[in-house]
Parts: sequence; C-alpha cells; structure tokens
Amino acid sequence: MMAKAGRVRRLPTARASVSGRRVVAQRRRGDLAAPVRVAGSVGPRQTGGAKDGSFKIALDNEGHEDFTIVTVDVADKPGLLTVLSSTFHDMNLNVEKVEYAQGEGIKFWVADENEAKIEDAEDGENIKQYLSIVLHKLVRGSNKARPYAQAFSEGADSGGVPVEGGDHLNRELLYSLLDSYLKNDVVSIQESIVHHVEFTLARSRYKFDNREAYFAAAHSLRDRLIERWNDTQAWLKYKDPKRVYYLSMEFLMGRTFLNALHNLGVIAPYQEALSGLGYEMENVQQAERDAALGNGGLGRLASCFLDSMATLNLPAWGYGIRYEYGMFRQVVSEGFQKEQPDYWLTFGYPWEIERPHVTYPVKFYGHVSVHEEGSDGRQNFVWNAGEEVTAVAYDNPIPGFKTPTCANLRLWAAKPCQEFDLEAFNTGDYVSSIIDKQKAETITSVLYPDDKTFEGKELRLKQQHFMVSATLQDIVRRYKEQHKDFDAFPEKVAMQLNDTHPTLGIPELMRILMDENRLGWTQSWDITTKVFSFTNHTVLPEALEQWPVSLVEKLLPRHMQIIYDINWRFLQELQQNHGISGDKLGNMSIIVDTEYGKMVRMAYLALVASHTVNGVAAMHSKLIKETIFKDFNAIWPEKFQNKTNGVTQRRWLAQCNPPLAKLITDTLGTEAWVTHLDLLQGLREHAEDEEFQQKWAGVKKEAKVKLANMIKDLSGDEVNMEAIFDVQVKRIHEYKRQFMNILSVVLRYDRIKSMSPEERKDVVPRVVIIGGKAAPGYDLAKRIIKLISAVSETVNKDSEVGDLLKVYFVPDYNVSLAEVIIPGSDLNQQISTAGTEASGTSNMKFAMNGSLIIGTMDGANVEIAEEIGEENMFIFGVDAKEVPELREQREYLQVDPQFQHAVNMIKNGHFGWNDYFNPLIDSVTGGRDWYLLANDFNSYLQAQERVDSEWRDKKVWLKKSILSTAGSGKFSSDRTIHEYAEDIWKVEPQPPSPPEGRRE
Ligand code: NBG
Repeated sequence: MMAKAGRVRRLPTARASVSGRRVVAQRRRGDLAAPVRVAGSVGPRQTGGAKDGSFKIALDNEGHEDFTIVTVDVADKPGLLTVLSSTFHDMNLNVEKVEYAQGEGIKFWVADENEAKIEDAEDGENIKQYLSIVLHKLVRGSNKARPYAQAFSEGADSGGVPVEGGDHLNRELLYSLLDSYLKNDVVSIQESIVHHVEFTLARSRYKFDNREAYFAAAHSLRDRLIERWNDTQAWLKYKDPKRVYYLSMEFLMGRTFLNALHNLGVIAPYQEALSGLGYEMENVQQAERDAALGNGGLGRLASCFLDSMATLNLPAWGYGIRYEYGMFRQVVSEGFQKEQPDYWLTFGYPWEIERPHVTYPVKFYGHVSVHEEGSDGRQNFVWNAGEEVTAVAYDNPIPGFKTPTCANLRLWAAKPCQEFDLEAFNTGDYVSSIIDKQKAETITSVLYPDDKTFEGKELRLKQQHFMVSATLQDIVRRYKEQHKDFDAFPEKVAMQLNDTHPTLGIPELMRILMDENRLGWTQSWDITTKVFSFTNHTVLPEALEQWPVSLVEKLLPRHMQIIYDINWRFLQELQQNHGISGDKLGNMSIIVDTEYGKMVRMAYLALVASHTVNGVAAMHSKLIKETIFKDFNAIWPEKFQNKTNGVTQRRWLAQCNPPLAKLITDTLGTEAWVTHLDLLQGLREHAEDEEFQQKWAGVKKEAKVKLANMIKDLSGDEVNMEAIFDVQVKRIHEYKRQFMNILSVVLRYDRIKSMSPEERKDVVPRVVIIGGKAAPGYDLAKRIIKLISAVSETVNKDSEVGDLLKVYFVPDYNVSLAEVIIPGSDLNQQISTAGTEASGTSNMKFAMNGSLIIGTMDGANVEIAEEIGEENMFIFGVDAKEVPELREQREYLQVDPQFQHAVNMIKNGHFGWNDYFNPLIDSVTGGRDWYLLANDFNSYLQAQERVDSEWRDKKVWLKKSILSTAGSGKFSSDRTIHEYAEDIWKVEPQPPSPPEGRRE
C-alpha cells in the first residue's frame, strides 16, 4: 500500500539538524561536488528489526532503471522524513520519490547530481554511514529530561557574586534549549570530542595527536561533569542542608580521566568513540599529567575522601590551593635524587573551571586600630592591612560513582589585587609597580615538598592564611545569601581541618564574625567551637607546627590578638573549672616560650577550638590520647574520636585493576562491592577453591606483566615473572625504615653469593622494588636513595645472582605509578617502627589488590590484621608499648650479628660510596638507632624467611592473597566518611532528586 508518495527535489530545509546541533559529517562549503565521504568507522548496529532504538539501511540498484532505492527501516518519529530528506540533500543527492512501504520501511528513490544512480560501492557505504550517524542520533542515546535547571533556575550556585537582573530573559526558550542531558551514545561522544578538537583546542579535526585527543575527550567529559555539578549545586542551594567543608593544604588527585569515565559509567562508549576515531584509550589516558598537589598519604587521603563524599551524596566541598608547581619531579641520576619543578599546567588543566568572578581579597601585614563604637562602648577592631592579594576560585568537579551527585573541589589561586594601592602607579615608576604586584602570585606558586618536617617559612604561613581566608569568606558569603543572621550557622556548616595546616581558619572565622559582622566574642566563640573539627595525622614531634609569635604578629596582627585572647580565656578556664595551675598550665598553653622565642602551638589551638579531634587509626587515636594530647584528653575525653583511614576502591581496585575487579564481580555475582566494599567478604568461601585460585593467579599475572613492562621501560631488564614482586613505595623517611629493607636485601645478596650452584636452586627469586621521594632538605633520606641505587647496581649486574635477586629504585613515584605498581605486587612492606606510622594507606590498597603485607604492628596494620587474620600476613617486630623502654636501652643492645654484617658490607665499600654512606651507618649504630632497626632486624629476617617458604606452596600463597582482598572491606574511605558524617559532621546524604510535581 502506498501511504504517501511525492516527487521531491531539493528540499527547502537547510540541513539535517538534530537537537539543534549539526551532524558530524556535515559537508563543508566548496566540497559540494565531491563524492560523499564520511569520516570515522561508525556503522549501524543491525539488530534486524525496526523496533525503537534500531534501524536498517539498504541500497538497491536493481529495482529501478534511473534511481537507486534507499530503504530505511526505522520506527517512525515526528520529523523523521524531514530529517532524512534533508540528509540526502546534504549529501548532494536528489530525492525523486518517497514511499512508506509496509514491513520494509521508508523508501527513497535517489540519484546524484548528474542524475545517475549510486553505483560506486564506496559511495554506497558512505551514504549508509552518513545516514546511520543521523539515525543514531535520532533513535539512540539517553535523552533524559533535565529537571533541575528549570526548577531551580535561580539556584545554580557558581559560588560567586549573585548575577544581577535576568528579568528580561526568555526563560521558556532558555529551558527548552537545554532541557535534556548530553547523550552518551558513541556518535554523540565522537561529535563532542571532534567539536572540542576544533573549537576548544582550535586544532584540525583531521589531524590531532594523542595528547589533543586526550584534551578534547577530557573537555567533552567535563561538559558532562558540569551538568551534574550544576544540578547538584542547584539542588543543594534549594534544600539548604548542613554542609561539610574539607579544608586541606594538600589534595593528591593523580589523573582524572579514567576516574571520571568510570564514575559516570561511560568507559565503554568513550573507548568505542575514541577507537572509532582511531585512538587507543590506553594511549590517550597516558597523555594526562598527574595533579600532584600533595606530598603523600595525607594529601591522597583528602582526594579519596572527596570521591567518597560525592559517592555518598554528601553535601560536601573540598577547599585547597591551586599550586602552580605541584610535588617536584624526582629524577635519579647516578643514584642521586634531583628535584625538578612540576609545572603541571603547561598545557592547561582541562578539568578545572576558572571562576574569574569568584574572588576575595586576602590581607596581610599592617596594623590593627581600635575604635569605640556605639553607646555601649563596644570596641571595634579594624585591620589596616599592608598588603592585599586576590584569591580566585578554580572549581574541580568531583563525580560520585554512579550517582547524580557531583561535589566540588575549590582551589584558590593568588592574583594581584585590582583596587589596592592604585597610588603606586601614579608615582612614576609604572613598570616596577606592576612587577611589585606580580609578587602576589608567588603565594600559590609552589607546594612545600616537606613531608613531616615543620619549617617555619613565612611564605608557608602566608599560604595557609591565604587558603583559609578565601575559604572562610566564601563559606560565610554562601551562608549569608540564605540567612539573615548567624544563629543557624552551626546547623548549616561543618569544617574539617586536615591536620593543623588550616588552623588559622579558627582566628579568621572569629575575626570575620566579630570585626566584619559585629558579633560579640561569646557568640563568635560559641559558633566557632561548634563548626570546627580537627584530624591529627602524626605523633612525630618534628611534624608538629609551631609558628613564632613574632612572625604571626607581623603577618597577621589581628589574628595574633585573637589567638592571645583565645589562649587567655582557655587558661582561665583551666584554672577555674579544672583546677590546673603551675607547670601543667604552661604545658597546655597555646603559646609557649622556647629557646627560639614564643611560639604558637597550632595543634593546641585546633584542639581548643574544635568540638572533635580524631586520629586516623585505632592505635594512633589511642596514642595521641596517651602522648601528645594527654593533658587535653584528661579534661575533654569526649572530644577524642578515632576514624580509621580508608581508600576509595573505585580508583584503587575497580579502575586500576580491571581484571581483578571483573573476577570479583563475576564471583560475587554483583558489582555492588564498588560501593559496598564489605561484600568482599564473600570471596572468603572461594579462598581454597582450586579453580578460583587459578583464575586469581591469572589476574595477578596480568597485573605483574604490566609492572614488569614498567621495569623494562625503566631498566631494559626482563624480570623473572616467577619471582616474588616485593614492593615498598612511600615517602623516604627514617621511621619508615627503607634502610632496614635494603639491609635485608644486602644480606640476601650475600647469602646467595656464598651458596653453591646446587643450593641456589632452592632460592626463591625476588624482584625488590622501592620507590619514593625524599624531602629536598632531608639529607639522610637522600642518602638512603643513593644506597638503594648502589645496591641495585651491584646486585643487578652480578651474573652469579642472575634472576634470583633484582633490585630496582623506581623514580618519581606518584599516584599514576602506584596504580600500576600496587596491583602488580605480591608482597608489600609496611615496616615502620611501631608507634610511628599514624595509619598508612597504601597498606590498604595493597591488601585490596591481593598483595601480602610484611609489616609491624603499627598504624592501620593492626586493624588490617584483625580483618584479614594475622596468619595471612607476615607480622614481626617489637610492640609500640615496648618502644620507649627499648629506646632508653638502645646503647646496651646486643646487636644481631646479621645486622652487623650487613652494615659492615656497606661500611667496607661493597657497594662503593662508603664515605657517603657513613652518616647513614652512624644513624643506626653506636647507640643512636632511634627507629630501632637493630632491635627489629632479626624478627624481620624471620618474617622474610616465612615469606619465602610460603611462596613455595602456591596454594597457600594464593589462599592468603584471596583472603587479603576478602578482608579489606573495612578499609574503604566510604566507611570512613560515613563515620565522619555521622559522628562528627552530622551531615546527611542529599542525593539530588527531581523536584516534586516536576516532570522527570
Ligand atoms: C600521614 C601519616 C600516615 C597517614 C596519613 C593519612 C602526615 C602528617 N601524616 O600514616 O604519616 O596514613 O597521614 O592520615 O602526613
């Protein structure tokens, strides 16, 4: 039956247009006479029926003498005919006749410009491809309505000054223009990638390399993140729940691309989209540089927390600094560490959104004047600053895993202040005035690379104040937009201080409340003490921040007054309410007299003003109560909590180890462990199942191959895949005892050397991998790196030793390398002196990936042992309780002869450089040995023996490896964040949900 027929020539419609956007293969002016060529290799998915979502295209040259009959079998849609007709037109084809043929589809009788049939096979294919792209866009992909933009049009919180006006806008039109989400089908993704190549990068879409492909793909993904970001922030503004702000001087983000793809659930279409365009996802990913705005565990923890906060739909933002130079790049040349600047922004950072209108002035120096105000004689303090810089916001969207929530990480950059000191320009020296102003930007130029050493550098204090001042102004501004007074502030705001680094936020909030909002001390203090909570991350005394009063006074005169006031009232309270006096009072004072002058103890300030303080593992939380904060625990026991650290299993298992993730999902029959890590327990019952063990061995092998390839790139060596891949990766620090590790390697080497060829047959081969950065000024740590390199050089070239032992130092250890190293390891070393490592977090990542721990009863190792069973780890060494006593006694220690032997080999120049290694040797001999290497050495060697013997029995090892993963459910940062939210922040999940009465 002929439902409709007509003679159509040159349809008047301009061009095929779907959702207001042009199609990918739009032909260019001037090309019109050329045959139709369609870029890419996207073909229709022929599903055989014309049900919704599928289509078929067929070309027939037999049916008519003069025309090619193109049959398009697709479910009808309004406007379909117009779109298809204009598509033919776009291809320079004339449509003679159109027919709906029942059971077959729509038929088009077409001819080319010369009135000829389309007989060339390639032209035929191109027509099919072009049509299929258009059809794809019509029938496929989610076209989900986007309710938030409409419902809360006033709400989209860019965090800045509210935009004036808008009454003249045609809202209906604006809503309809963007009333659906970007589609995530392959063609739409390709279109957006190519769009960004051309219009964001301004590159040729016919020629772009992997890096450009990465940037374009990142921008296209960012568009999708922005949709969620806007929705989430609009939703939160509408709901106005209590929010939590995570203040941290460090966020060690690593790469974002794969994480965003995974959390948005679009890895597969992006992979297909890229490969359709001719790019390998793997290579494109490698083009991303790590965002390394942190030193180590503390910064990485902050990043894991953001991922969990978003995934748990918490109303949370992170605040930090957008350093221009991140963690330095470590180059190892002849065994010596060299630091190179990490200017990570060279090609731009595609994930961030600059907010040029979200700016705050941040003041420094100057003096404070006092004014009497009003009839009650209230004093008002005015800080007349000597320097002012502008903080500009950069927002980094943090997508939750498969939730619509997208949290925000707001990083501040310093820019010269606009208004300040215009006079300077009029004094004649225009050029040097500008140069002077430029100095402002140095505040956020560089991350301090010191890990656990406090150095009282003025610039560092400036950074801290800069971060918290901009942050507090932003938070108060956001609050005031919706509230007329401060009464509800503690019900709307929680702030977590990540270590003491952001502690100046306390006097800054007091200053804002009192001096800028005219609140009295009592009310301001009441508010302040209800909003702040503080996490301590170390008991090492050298890490505890103490700023000279003289420096604080000079840089932040008003804050110093406030700190004095806080301290005075605190000491009063101690005397009056707790009967404390004398030395004890002095011991608890925030301000302390030292041989270097008066100092502000930042941890005490944080403690006094916070409603809660927490340690980062059970043992550490207990230790802080007994040691550094003992006196405070005595008066405020209720303030103290434990929040055992965790890591995000999205990045540290699902993304970095896809074969293992797949095996886990297949075995558990669900992917739910990606948000409920406890489910990993379900692996326990398979631990002894031989078939499962074989699969487990298979995925471990895959990960080991990747690590082996990395070593090959590094050294040229092909390592023995049968060897134990034994890994210690972390910052180099005496307390982490990399030195002890290498001493045991030295002994192992010596033992192999002294064996007969027959005996060597029984040796379990090892590949020892060590990586980590030394703080640039940490001399001993740098010598440790040199020692590892020297041992590596001797051992690796010793043909007698061959495959039985290899040692590698992996330079520039960072998040991206960790993502390869951790899954590929069999054994990992967590060997700090008991009582020194607050928690450790790599131990959790290794355990999740089925790597066995050799370690001391320190930090979170203790809880890991509880969860996966001590018998599945290689525990050794003295107990934390014994440490103080053993330290006292260390000069009388009967040193283990093996320890002495290893030390002597180094001392006697077996690995060269003996003079250079002397200070290292000295640090562990002659009664010094603060970290008790000698005490633990024998027990460490025994644990290493157990490692070797258990490796020999593959089944035993595999069982332990499976049980490691199975027992790591507790160590998800989701669990940690859930506890923070419940016990400390009192914030609740706020999953963005469609507004009532609105259409979905
Ligand atoms: C570190 C501890 C680690 C801990 C991380 C995260 C500092 C000051 N502390 O043991 O040394 O895992 O913090 O809590 O960097």
